[in-house]
Formats: sequence, C-alpha cells, structure tokens
Amino acid sequence: SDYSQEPPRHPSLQINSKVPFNAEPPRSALASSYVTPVDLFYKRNHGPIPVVDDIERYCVDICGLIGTPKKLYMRDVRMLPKYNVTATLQCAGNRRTAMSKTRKVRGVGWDVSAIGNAVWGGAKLADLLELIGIPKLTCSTQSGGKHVEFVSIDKCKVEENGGPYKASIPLSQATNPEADVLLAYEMNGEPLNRDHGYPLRVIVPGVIGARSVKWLDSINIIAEECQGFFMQKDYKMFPPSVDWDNINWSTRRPQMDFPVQSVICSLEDVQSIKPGKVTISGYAVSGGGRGIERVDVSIDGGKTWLEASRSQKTGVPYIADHVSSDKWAWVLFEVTVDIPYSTEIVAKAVDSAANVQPENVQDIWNLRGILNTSWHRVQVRVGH
Ligand code: MTE
Ligand code: MO
Repeated sequence: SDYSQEPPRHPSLQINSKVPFNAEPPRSALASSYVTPVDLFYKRNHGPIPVVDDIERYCVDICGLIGTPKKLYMRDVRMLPKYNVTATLQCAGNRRTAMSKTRKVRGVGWDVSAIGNAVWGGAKLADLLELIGIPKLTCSTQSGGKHVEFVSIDKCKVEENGGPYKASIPLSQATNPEADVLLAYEMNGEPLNRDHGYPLRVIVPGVIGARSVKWLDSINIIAEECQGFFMQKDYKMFPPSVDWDNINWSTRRPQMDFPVQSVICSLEDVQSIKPGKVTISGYAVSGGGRGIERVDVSIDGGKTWLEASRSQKTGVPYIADHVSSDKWAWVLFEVTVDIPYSTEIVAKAVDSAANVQPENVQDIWNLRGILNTSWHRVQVRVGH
C-alpha cells in the first residue's frame, strides 16, 4: 500500500491516527527537556511519508513571478549561510480532544502534546530569495509577487484529492531576516528524518505548524495567497456561532500566528497523589515572537494564583528580552506547592503583549477545534 514505507517510530508515542500517521508523546515526557528529542516530537501528517532516495537529484523548483525559474539543489541550500533557530512548533489542533468534550469538533484528536521545541538548522528563506533577485524586506515584487507558496512532495488523499500539501506566507515575512523563516535540513543537530520532512522543510517560527511545509518540492512567488485546502478550507478560526450548516470559509483569514498557550505536563487530567509537596511543571509559549511574561498557577480552581518560575536553559531564570532568550521557543515553568486535599489545579500564561489565555473552552469553541488555549485544568485526588 501507500503506507508500506513508513519509517520506524518510538513505541511510547500515543497514536491518534495510524494512516496518515499522527502521534504525540506522553505529556510527562514533554516538559522534561527544553529541546524535545526527535523521537518524541509529535508527528502530524496528511498522507504517506514520501521517500526521497536520490539526494543528488533532489531539488526544489523556484517559480512564479520571478524572471527565470530556478532549480535549488541541496548543495545550493548548504552554500547559503547556516542558522540554528530554536523554535517551538505547535499544531493548531493541540488540545482538540478537550475542546470536543464540550461540543463535538471535526479533526484528529490531540491531547496536550501536539507541540515540541527543536533546534532547526538550515538556510534563511530571506537569503535564498535575495539570491534569486528579491531583496530583503520586500512586500511586493515588480511583477506583483506578494506571497511565497510552499508545495510539498506528499499526497493528501482526502483534503487535496491526492494532490500535495501546500501553504503560503506573505513575501514581507519571507524576505525579513528577523522573521527567521528557514529552509531546514537539520533538527537538533542531525539531518532531518523522514517523518519531519527529509530532506528539506520550511520552518515558520511563531506560526501554527500547518504553515511549516515538509518535504519541499517547489517554492512559488505568487500574487494571491495560496488557494490550497489547508489555507482556505481548514485552519481558520471561526466563532462559536458558526457550525457546518452555516459556514462560509471565505469570511475568515487563514490562521497564522498562534496565541498564548500553557499546559501542565507533570500531572494527568485526573491524577491521584499523596498529600504534601507537589511540583507542578509544564510549558508556556506564545506566537509571533512574543515572549512569556508570566505563568500563573492556581491550586484552588482559579480563585487565587501563584507565579511559577520560568526557564529555557536549566537553572537560568527566563527573561523575555529577545537578547538572552530564544524568542521563538517555549519556556518551561515550575512551582512547588503543598496540596492537602483534592482540588483543581490550573495554569494560565501571559505573553509580552499582556495577552492572557481565555478562561473557558466554550468561549473559544470552533467547529474545527483549533487553538484550544483555554486555562489548562487538571484534577488531583488526594488520598492517604
Ligand atoms: N507538510 C506536509 N508536506 N504535509 C503535512 O501533512 N502537516 C503540517 C506541517 N507540514 C504537513 C506539513 C502540520 S498541520 C503540522 S502541525 C506540522 O507540519 C507538523 O510537523 P511535524 O510532523 O514535523 O511535527
Ligand atoms: Mo497542524
């Protein structure tokens, strides 16, 4: 079958869908390391994992509103300056299962681990575009190019009728070196593996994972935003009043930046503990390069709050100043509390723009079940 050449995967991954392969690590494994090991990094696919055998002949076609089309080989990508960018990738569907509990949504179910933080190594898209004649910080080319479309090798049976996965970002973001958009060939210092986009993928930091196209096949400079399924008929945020009988996809923009998020990873949804000291830890992250200003933890269901400590490098307190911190990466938080009786523990983060997570999932319910960033709540049952 199409799925006869899938790569081997770590046995501790929780499989949410076998074909296409969608899986996430146990939450307990997630916040134990700042950089997520490749094996445990969530895998989100819409078709079989492509096989790229002949790396010498593998190339990316660059076409569209540019003078002459170009072919970009791996040796050309490697010739561009190499950057290592630590960035958190989060699927817009992270925490979808919890949203579906209040009212059913459509999409693959995910617990809290459709997210990971990795060191992505590769060339900056801004450098590549400059090489083909589009200067840095360009919003529009002379021939009217305003967006950069990424097209994959893979085949999405359901959504694209067997066509490839695609997405686009604005040319202004693509040509901005500060936006750190990468053509990545390494993950955590090792060549990208097949699950994560071998040999070359896009990484768009601060943006929902859906725009970070894996297994790159072509780059198109286009006038209008990509018209593919995943841009126009999916990954858009609708209000709670819209359901499948009254949806008009064209009324909303494709989701790009993700909002502020935090999750407790050290406790399951319902966790039995002994009375006494408990360390509560997890991750917090915001989109668009906004740092995490604060993580509040409550041990009484949200009536009173404690501030958790935050770090990116072990033992070094985190400061969201864009100089000493990894601006595209999550922070890990931790607080130790005394829990004498059964209660609800809650986490909410505040980002550098003072955006805060919404209290209730009902208020942000949407039919596709994306961006569940409601306060993360876990129940602890204290027994003796
Ligand atoms: N790129 C291709 N070609 N095909 C895909 O199915 N899935 C997207 C994105 N890029 C996808 C893709 C989605 S929805 C997410 S969240 C991320 O890849 C997941 O990346 P990962 O599997 O490396 O974690
Ligand atoms: Mo995703």
